[in-house]
Amino acid sequence: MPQTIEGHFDAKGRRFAIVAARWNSIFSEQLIAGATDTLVRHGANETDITLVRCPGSYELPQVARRVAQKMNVDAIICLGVLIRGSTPHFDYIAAEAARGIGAAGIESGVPTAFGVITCDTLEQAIERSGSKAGNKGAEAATAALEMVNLFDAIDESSNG
Ligand code: RBF
Repeated sequence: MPQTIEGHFDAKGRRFAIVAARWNSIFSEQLIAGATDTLVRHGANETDITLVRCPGSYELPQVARRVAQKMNVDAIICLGVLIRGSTPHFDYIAAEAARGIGAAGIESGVPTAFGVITCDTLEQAIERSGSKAGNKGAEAATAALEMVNLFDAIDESSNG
C-alpha cells in the first residue's frame, strides 16, 4: 500500500465563505441551505460561516478572488444556478464560472469549491437543489471541507 495523504471532513474551528449568485434564487437558496447545513453538521460554528451574495454566476470568480484576498477564510464555496435559455449566454457564463472559480483557488491558494448547477430544464434544477439528484450545495461544501483538511495533511506530511 502506498503512503496515502487524504483529507477528512472535520469543520471544527474552520472559517468558510459561501459566495452565492442571486439568479434563480428559489434554487440557489436551497444550495445555500445545503452547504450551510453540511458545514455545521461537520462541526463548523455558524458564526464562522459568512454568506456573500453577488449578482450572477458570471460574477462568482471575481467575488471569490476578492474574498480570498480580503477575508480570513479556509475555503470558499461558490454557488449558482444556470438554466439554459434561448441565448448563448448560458454557455459563456458557465464556462467563465467554471474556469474563473478554479483560477481564483489556484491563484490564492484558498480552496474554492464549484457548486454551480447547469441545467437544461427547471426540473433538473429542482432535482439538483435538494431532491432526486441530491443537493449540489451540500456536495460542494463537502468538497471544500475535504480540501481544507487535505491541504493541512499535505503541509504536515514528512515529504512535503
Ligand atoms: N446568472 C446566473 O447565475 N444564472 C443564469 O441562469 C443567468 N442567466 C443569464 C441570462 C442572460 C441572457 C444574461 C444576460 C445574464 C444571465 N445571468 C445569469 C447573469 C450573469 O451571471 C451576470 O450576473 C450578468 O450578465 C451581469 O454581469
